Amino acid sequence: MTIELIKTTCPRDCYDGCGIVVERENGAIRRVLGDKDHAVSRGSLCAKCAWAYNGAWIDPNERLGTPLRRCGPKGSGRFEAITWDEALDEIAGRLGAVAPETVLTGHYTGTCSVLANGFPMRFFNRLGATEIEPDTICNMAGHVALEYVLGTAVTGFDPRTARDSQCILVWGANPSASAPHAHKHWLPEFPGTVVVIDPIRTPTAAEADIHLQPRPGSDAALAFAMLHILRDEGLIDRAFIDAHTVGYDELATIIELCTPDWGEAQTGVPAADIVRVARLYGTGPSMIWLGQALQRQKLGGNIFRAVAMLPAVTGQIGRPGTGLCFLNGKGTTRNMKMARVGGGHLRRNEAPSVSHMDLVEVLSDPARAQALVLWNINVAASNPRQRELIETMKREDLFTVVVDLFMTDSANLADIVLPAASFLEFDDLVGSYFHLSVGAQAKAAEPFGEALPNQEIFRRLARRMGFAEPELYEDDRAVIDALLADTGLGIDFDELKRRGTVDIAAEPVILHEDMSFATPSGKIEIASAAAEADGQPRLPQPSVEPAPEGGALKLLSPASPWAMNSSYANDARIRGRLGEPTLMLHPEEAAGRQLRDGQTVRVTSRAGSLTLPLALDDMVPRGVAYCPKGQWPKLTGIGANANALVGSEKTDMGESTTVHSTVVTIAAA
Ligand SMILES: Nc1nc2c(c(=O)[nH]1)N[C@H]1C(S)=C(S)[C@@H](COP(=O)(O)OP(=O)(O)OC[C@H]3O[C@@H](n4cnc5c(=O)[nH]c(N)nc54)[C@H](O)[C@@H]3O)O[C@H]1N2
Ligand SMILES: Nc1nc2c(c(=O)[nH]1)N[C@H]1C(S)=C(S)[C@@H](COP(=O)(O)OP(=O)(O)OC[C@H]3O[C@@H](n4cnc5c(=O)[nH]c(N)nc54)[C@H](O)[C@@H]3O)O[C@H]1N2
Ligand code: SF4
Ligand SMILES: [Mo]
Repeated sequence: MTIELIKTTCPRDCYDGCGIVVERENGAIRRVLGDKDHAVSRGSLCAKCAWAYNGAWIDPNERLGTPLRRCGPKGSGRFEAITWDEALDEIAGRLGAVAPETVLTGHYTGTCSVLANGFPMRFFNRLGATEIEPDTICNMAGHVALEYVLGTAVTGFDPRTARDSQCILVWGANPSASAPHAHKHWLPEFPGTVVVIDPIRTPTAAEADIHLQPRPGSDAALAFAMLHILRDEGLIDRAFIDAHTVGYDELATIIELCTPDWGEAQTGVPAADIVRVARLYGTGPSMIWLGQALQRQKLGGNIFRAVAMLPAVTGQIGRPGTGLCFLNGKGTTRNMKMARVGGGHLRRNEAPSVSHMDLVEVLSDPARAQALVLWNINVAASNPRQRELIETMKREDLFTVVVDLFMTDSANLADIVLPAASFLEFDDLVGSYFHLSVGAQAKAAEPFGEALPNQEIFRRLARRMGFAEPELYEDDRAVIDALLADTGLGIDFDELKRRGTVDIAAEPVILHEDMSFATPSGKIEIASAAAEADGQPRLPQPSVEPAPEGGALKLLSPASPWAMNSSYANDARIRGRLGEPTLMLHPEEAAGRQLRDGQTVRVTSRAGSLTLPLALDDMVPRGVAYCPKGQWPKLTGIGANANALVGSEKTDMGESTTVHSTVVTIAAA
């Protein structure tokens, strides 16, 4: 009996990018563990991955092992096993028979490893399919906003530069769920003051030095009140502003009006706390972690622009211990030429891209949607207007293909289901969107049953469709080798597999050090003519989303510590932890309505209603209701999750999700 140890990397949509060690015994996976040599995870996986990778992900009863064809009405969940040849022939025949732009492809970050995440787009680009714009379900508003200000949204800070910092604002992120190792190690070891800005007292907020609790959607006003204090107290850096920004004088007239008392009235954060945090930030060196939640608001793009004014006027960017981080791109911070992966040059038409927010309308319209191919995504759990979307996907003539590891709610609605190999079953590359590292995803077992990696599935489909372009058939190793060469690390994939994860540089990288920004002016654009040309205000505005009236509440449904989006919610042990969906309220909010802990309530929004049990906890502020994302609708007693309440209104920029602007009313059921 021999046990082999294989180093690999977690490719989930998670800031951490943990190193993994797989114990293999006689060719089969015995255990999936944390890699003790990995700088971020230090030997432990998060609890959800420790369970799911040793549970559902290697469980033959959960995994899809063969292609399946629907044999009952759509959505009935009745399928029969078919061969890959039958499946590919049918898909090629159906996709080839309709106008290519009526084939919609939806994909996101079910896996973030570069091949399984990006290579299938070569097929869809060549076909000329309409892409459902991936980031519109997550963070497109933030991308657009930061591009106006900095010319990029994907050059943040190297987390290791924290060693030189005196203050960090964790703004609209909840690392205790979404970046568990940043919560466990990086923030506790932060040398300066940790400020968390979140309406909810998350575990990260509870452990912070300072917790500010603005009303949801009021963060632009908070940023402007801080700007006012920075200006009043001489904490702005005039030399920096003159050298590296445009438009400050226009902003100054707005800042003038945004006193700390005004800030308190707008946000609910005590003026004294705003003053204290502004002083800490302005003294620096200071960092800002811009969470994803902060831009999932009706005015989310404006909020990002407003917060980005803080480094712009103080110069807290481009030096050790400073910076503003939303995401770190593998191209911008690790030199990988990512555009080559998706093969955009193979496209011959200009198929429109559509927003996830328009999915119900587009899928209901046979002139726009004849076929739907979903991979790396579970729209029936993750998208807004859940019940309407599920009904729409039952359209008998909408030919639907779902590629997944599991029989998700979306797969249930397919005509053909294809089994995907898991990250433990093929080689790939992983690059965290926070840490500036490159990780090997190493094959530790043969694919389960007849499952195949995404990239191989779409190679085979391209062949069935008779496409000739050699890029469609490029092998995995060639792509991996080219990307690894781009990094300049000077190691090959075999060496990377031996080491697991490698940092892009030995010392912290100072991003934006050269102070050249990819904006039209080449400077940080406080005032943006490009934004104005797009119909946006020229300057960020000190606006807030009005608090709901008449006893209505803001529904927040952010990341759960026990699921990864909807992934893992089918794992038996994790299901035990998730329990049934509940609605959490502040005890006074419940008392004011004569509602008790555990009582069942009717929760209603413009998009729909749900009957949920109440849980009372003062970690949730007054005015807010909390129900984390992540359940599989069909595994809950109510056949739905929070997204049955979420509507498809778009953000001010980027046609993106406004999930955290959802307004609900509650009443005893
Ligand atoms: N209410 C509410 N809804 C939200 C959010 C919220 O905050 N609140 N957040 C939104 C955000 S930020 C996002 S990013 C979206 C995410 O939503 P989705 O992109 O739908 O994410 P998942 O639900 O994890 O679905 C990913 C699927 O990919 C599958 N998968 C994993 N690995 C592979 C693979 O190698 N190949 C294939 N083919 N499939 C694989 C998984 O099994 C899973 O079913 O949800 C959004 N929905
Ligand atoms: N365990 C786990 N980890 C995940 C995911 C998961 O589903 N589960 N999803 C992954 C994905 S796809 C993403 S995009 C990231 C998202 O992870 P994060 O960037 O952490 O974002 P969210 O989970 O949406 O919300 C974070 C916090 O923002 C707060 N918030 C909501 N509205 C506001 C507001 O108006 N102002 C302020 N200041 N705060 C607000 C919420 O209360 C919440 O505590 O996490 C990734 N990691
Ligand atoms: S999901 Fe995140 S925390 Fe969990 S193992 Fe993967 S990278 Fe680490
Ligand atoms: Mo996301």
